[in-house]
Amino acid sequence: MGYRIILGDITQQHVDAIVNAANTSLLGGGGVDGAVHRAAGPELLRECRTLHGCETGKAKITKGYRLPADYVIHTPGPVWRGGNAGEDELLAGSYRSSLHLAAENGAKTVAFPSISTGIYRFPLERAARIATETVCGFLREHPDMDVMMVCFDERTKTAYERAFSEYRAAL
Ligand code: AR6
Repeated sequence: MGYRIILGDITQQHVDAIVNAANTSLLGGGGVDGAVHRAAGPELLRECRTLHGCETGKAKITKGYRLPADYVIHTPGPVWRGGNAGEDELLAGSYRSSLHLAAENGAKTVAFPSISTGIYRFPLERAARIATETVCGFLREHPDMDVMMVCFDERTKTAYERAFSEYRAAL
């Protein structure tokens, strides 16, 4: 199974597709979304305007333009509202929809940021567990694909490493 956790900047990854933690407008924002749009250049926003937004937990795909990645998969993760507003299922939906869209488009190597754990304030440990279960569950059905979690800081990397150890221990 091709699952890796690294410290880095997702805009620098040479993979078939990177995932963008977007908002439902798909018209850009701060955090990783701002970094992806800056690195891809203005043509990315032009294509995003043709998509007419995206529901939370779903995903849409564009080209990567000036990025080293061929595609950008845009997914709005859930805003944390305390945990009783379907946040867990919506977060799993973001990972699952992004991976299905990658597979449909022939993207075999996919890089994810830690969706919803920045501006959207989803608790990190809980998000890491959901991300790990969803991604690793998908990879068991798609052994030809490789997924990289690109963590922007050590705290995030540690949380994803711990979630992966716990996932493997429970198998
Ligand atoms: N590479 C990898 N990870 C990054 C990068 C980067 N270049 N930059 C930030 N991160 P966030 P969200 C990490 O806030 O919580 C935007 O305005 C960051 O440290 O980017 O899903 C959108 O338009 C954190 O660990 O996304 C939405 O409105 C993780 O990426 C909203 O923010 C996610 O943080 C989405 O919020």
